[in-house]
Amino acid sequence: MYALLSVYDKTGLLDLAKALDKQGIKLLGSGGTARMIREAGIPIADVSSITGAPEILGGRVKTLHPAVHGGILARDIPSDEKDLLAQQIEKIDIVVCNLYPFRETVAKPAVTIAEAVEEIDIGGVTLLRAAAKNHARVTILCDPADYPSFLNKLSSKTLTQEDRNAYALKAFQSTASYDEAISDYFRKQYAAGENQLTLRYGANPHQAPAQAFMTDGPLPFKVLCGAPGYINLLDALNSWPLVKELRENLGLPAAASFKHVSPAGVAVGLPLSDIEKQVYFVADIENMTPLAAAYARARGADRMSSFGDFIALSDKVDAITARIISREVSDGIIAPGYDEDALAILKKKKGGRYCILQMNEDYVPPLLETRQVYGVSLQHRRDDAKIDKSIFQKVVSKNKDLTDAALIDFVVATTALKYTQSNSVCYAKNGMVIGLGAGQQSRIHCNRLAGDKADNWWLRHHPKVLAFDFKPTAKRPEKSNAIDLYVLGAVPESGREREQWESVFNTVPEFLTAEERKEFHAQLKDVICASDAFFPFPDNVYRCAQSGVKFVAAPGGSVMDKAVRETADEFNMVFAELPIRLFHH
Ligand code: 93A
Repeated sequence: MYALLSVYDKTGLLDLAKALDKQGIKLLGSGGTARMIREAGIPIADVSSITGAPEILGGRVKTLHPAVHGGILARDIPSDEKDLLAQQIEKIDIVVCNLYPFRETVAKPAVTIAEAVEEIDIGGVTLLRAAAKNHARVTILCDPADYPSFLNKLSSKTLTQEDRNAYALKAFQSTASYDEAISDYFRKQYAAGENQLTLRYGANPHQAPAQAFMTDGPLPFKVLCGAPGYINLLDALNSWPLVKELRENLGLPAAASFKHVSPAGVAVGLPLSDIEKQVYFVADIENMTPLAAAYARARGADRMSSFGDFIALSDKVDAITARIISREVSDGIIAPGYDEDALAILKKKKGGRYCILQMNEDYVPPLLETRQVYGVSLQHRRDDAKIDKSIFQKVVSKNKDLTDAALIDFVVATTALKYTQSNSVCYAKNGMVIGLGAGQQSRIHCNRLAGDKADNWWLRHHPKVLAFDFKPTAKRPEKSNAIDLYVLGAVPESGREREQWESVFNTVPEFLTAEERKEFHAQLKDVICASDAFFPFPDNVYRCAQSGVKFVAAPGGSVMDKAVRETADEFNMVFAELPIRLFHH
């Protein structure tokens, strides 16, 4: 019986060699490994004694030889036995190997590529893979920590096929992670900016290093301006598929305004009324394109949340859309392309540091999605569910009168939910999200957040708000904030905040009376509400009813489904049962 030993990390080597020798196993070793064992007085032959070839190229070729790999890969079958006999090759039963420290080498500061290259183990990886491939017969040890238990089993003759299987798996995992380290290094050396992007830091400044990379080719986007951060990319890579899918499923240009990996606004490019233009701060924009209308809606729905947004647009960006973006506080944008004049406008933002990404429209991500959390890899099928009008056809309420407008809003809201941190509930109207409750542990809390936002959105259409007489010096975020406090009824009676609030107006507006609020609120109608999972209690329907919801889409499956639907019937709502749940994390 032969054991071949070739290890960089010589921990536990002598104890292992001694024990193997005691068992009557013949030892073979590569240069340094054999030397160390021999110097300890344990008999061992050099690999060159079976190959008949010395180590060459300064050690680059030590064990790469048919005598070695024939001895490892041979099966217990007549044809293999015959080949071995003809070549006078002995079978090798145990291989002990660990690799040159590539990872440790490239972690050192100022290491050169030539130095790194010399640490790429070839022969060792081949030994590991060959022995692991032939684990039906061969035992492969790649971790010194396994030596003691292996020796116990060997001496007690209890080494099983299961043990060899486990060692083989470990060997394949070690070569996989070794190759991962090598490709990571070369990506950074040879494909930075193409296949790999070094990020300043991760989710927080203390989380460095950070990078984005592809393991199989170029990144699907190009950085045209600025330097995306980790959260920018999370936003970009969640918002892009959202607008792409809306474009595909509704045939309309789509826009999303993202913050913290959930949408603050999502819309398709339906034309804007004059009032809407005013509410969304775009009354001065002429020749509005459908894409510009989509972004005006997405940005205007919840201006407080969209402050500093990351934008996704489904279509090539035109100058009008760029102009709207140019005057808002925003962190970056992803789109399939940019007209020259649009790009020039956007490149001026943030002192030339505005993050502009150009997405490859043809990119299709792999079906399996993997991420690591706390060292554990989680893998699942990417959520490739198609959200088009067909999934809202199962109407379970008495009222079955689903309108075309409601269907568009259903698709917009439900696609938004697909890319919103769960739990999530979304209100929509006029082809846009008007209220989104995200990331709450309780569904009714999501619903209240979404409903309250929809109420706030609607009150911003009140004639008293539209008549606000702002000072010309008032900045857009100041106006948004002043309007928000006003419609929420949260303007303090006195004090510093009140003074600040008043300071943005030429004429300080009169507050809305309770009666005015009630009367205007009652005009909010034909709203749709979609939920990423079932309504566990009828309370959700009651909340919907308070904000003019006429159409509801939610999956079934709750023990209270019947009660929920009866409640919807009480309000004469149209209730569509969604065939899928849309949790997103
Ligand atoms: O340079 S190599 O890729 N060429 C080889 O043929 C080869 N065979 C084994 N490196 C090779 N090894 C590696 O040498 C082993 O993976 C192990 O890390 C190291 C052991 O060398 P030594 O026995 O001379 O200390």
